Amino acid sequence: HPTEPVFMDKGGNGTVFDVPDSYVTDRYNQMCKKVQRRVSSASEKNVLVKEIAIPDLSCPMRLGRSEQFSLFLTSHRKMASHLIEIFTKMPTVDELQSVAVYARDRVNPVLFNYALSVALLHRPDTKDLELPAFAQIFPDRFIDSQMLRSMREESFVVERSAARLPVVSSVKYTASDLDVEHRLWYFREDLGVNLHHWHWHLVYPIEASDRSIVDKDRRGELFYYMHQQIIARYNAERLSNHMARVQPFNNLDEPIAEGYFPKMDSLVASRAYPPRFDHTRLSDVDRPKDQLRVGIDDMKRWRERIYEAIHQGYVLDTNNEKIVLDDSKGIDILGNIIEASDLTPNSTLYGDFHNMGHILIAYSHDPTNKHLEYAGVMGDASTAMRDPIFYKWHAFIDNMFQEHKRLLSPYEKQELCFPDVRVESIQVESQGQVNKLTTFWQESDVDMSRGLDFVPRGHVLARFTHLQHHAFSYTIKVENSSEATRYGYVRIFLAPKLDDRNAPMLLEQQRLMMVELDKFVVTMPPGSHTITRNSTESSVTIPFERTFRNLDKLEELQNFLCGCGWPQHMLIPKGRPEGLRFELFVMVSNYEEDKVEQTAADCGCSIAASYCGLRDRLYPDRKSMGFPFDRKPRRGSEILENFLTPNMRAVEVIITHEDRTEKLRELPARS
Ligand code: CUO
Repeated sequence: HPTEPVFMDKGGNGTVFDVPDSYVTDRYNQMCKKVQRRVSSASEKNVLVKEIAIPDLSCPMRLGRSEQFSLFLTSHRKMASHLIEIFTKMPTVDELQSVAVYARDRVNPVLFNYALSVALLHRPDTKDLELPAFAQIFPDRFIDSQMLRSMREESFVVERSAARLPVVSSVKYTASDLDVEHRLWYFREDLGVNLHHWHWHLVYPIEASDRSIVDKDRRGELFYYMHQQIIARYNAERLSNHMARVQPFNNLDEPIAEGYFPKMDSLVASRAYPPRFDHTRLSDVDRPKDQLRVGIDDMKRWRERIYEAIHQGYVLDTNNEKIVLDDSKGIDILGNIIEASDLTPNSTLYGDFHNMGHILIAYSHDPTNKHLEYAGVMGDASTAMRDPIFYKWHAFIDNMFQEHKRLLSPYEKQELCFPDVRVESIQVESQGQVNKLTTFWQESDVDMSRGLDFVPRGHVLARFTHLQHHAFSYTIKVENSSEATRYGYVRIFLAPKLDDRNAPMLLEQQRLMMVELDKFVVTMPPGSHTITRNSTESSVTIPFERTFRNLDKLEELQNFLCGCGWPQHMLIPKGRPEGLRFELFVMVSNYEEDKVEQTAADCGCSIAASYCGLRDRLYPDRKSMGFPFDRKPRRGSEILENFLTPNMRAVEVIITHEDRTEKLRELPARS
């Protein structure tokens, strides 16, 4: 763990690092000797760490060990980027390990973990290694402080880890039912949802000194699309809970109605994550210690310039040259401008809009560091999605992207059609029922012992309650009336049928609520053909076991690096006890036109490509992300029914929520 000496690493396989004396910090010298004596007699795996000349770490060491690291802060990103460079430039894995071991006891633990993870993901000789599960190293970012204390207690009180009882996460602990927003606790505070978001930002860093780490195929567009999909999914959950769509936070002078009290303690900072009270107003942030200064005025200026660029159809680079925001590349450029990533063509003109929004909100309780408080949960990618304001902020960000998309010409019929291919029927089936899906609650365990400081060894489980659904399968009947075999790209989306007033939706509204469920390639010989596909094969999700790692299965599961991906248990919205009507949409487009010729070989990490892309490869679809719903509908197709061409089909699907919990074994009472 972060604050433990490195040689006590409790990696599940009992690995012990044999560290050169010169690497051990003074603080741990005494203890080191003791442990080494003990270890040499134990049968644990001993890794000999090579002693090398350590590169200069003074830049990343500027951030204190117990300070809070934030990716949204430029000064912190610079330190991270320095450390990433050190890690990626080490000539061999042995030397990387050596410098990592040295850095681990000296650099801020979250900064260290972030930089090492990015380096491991991008070094050709380490990218197939397994990254330790982030939630297990920093459990404090995913569970409340009471639970953390109980887990420590359990590991001290019960010596044998097999006899330890899981510590149960209380359901709905952050607020009472008086807070309407709290109905969405299961989405905002879900372990898998937050892990996905952290991993996404790990795969797509905002900056790094090695440009190739940032400059990935369509990363700006993917920033827009992945976050747009989060908002679409969130809105479906809101509807399931009888709530209106999320209101964008577009008036920065307005108080934020929604407060949030995380009830989490940061282990690294040994402080509670600060809350935000109801009706907090943003103020200019000025925190010299973090070289951070941003005003509401800056934000307004950047916003106006970005809107102006969208309306003019071009942006200006630093040489005042025009870069046209065209139909296909425009969204990618805007993504990098609005986020803003290092790929922005002009950071002076367009600023750092989205990141600074996170910062202004995260420090709204102490904008000038008067009270010496750290950032709230909005200050970090692993915790931001817990806060209701995350969705209001990103709904606003999404509005900016949609402003650009609305200016593009709608897809005409011939761009949507697939000649000779007809979708004859579609249906989903789950538990023997047709076009009816069911959600319920489920309990699952995660081992959090790696992240607990100075506790006896062995597993300590945290037990979470989360949303789950019965698996389902799609059956799609297609007809290929040509003489030749055709290749289709099947695109499956789901959106609510009625709006929050219970009225049928115009496609212009409904398209923004379309949630991608799957996308895959099919071969269609001439004639009729039935395609079946399971919900667990989805191109947006990672398997359940990668979120809630089943300890028995741990060894079978390879490629943990593909940690990015929407959690399978959150694939479909919750629905309502009485059933909620959704529209399932299937389109089969011409794969010959959509196919992307890949230059790099398959890395074997191809899950969740729709939201995460493919590692080292091009985004596997030539169409714009969100196609065919990313632009306004053509004239005459105001409702979904009229939008359909013969290669599309829609069907009503009812999602029913059963308010029951599928429990793991009952626990004996703690005494
Ligand atoms: Cu993912 Cu705002 O970008 O949190």
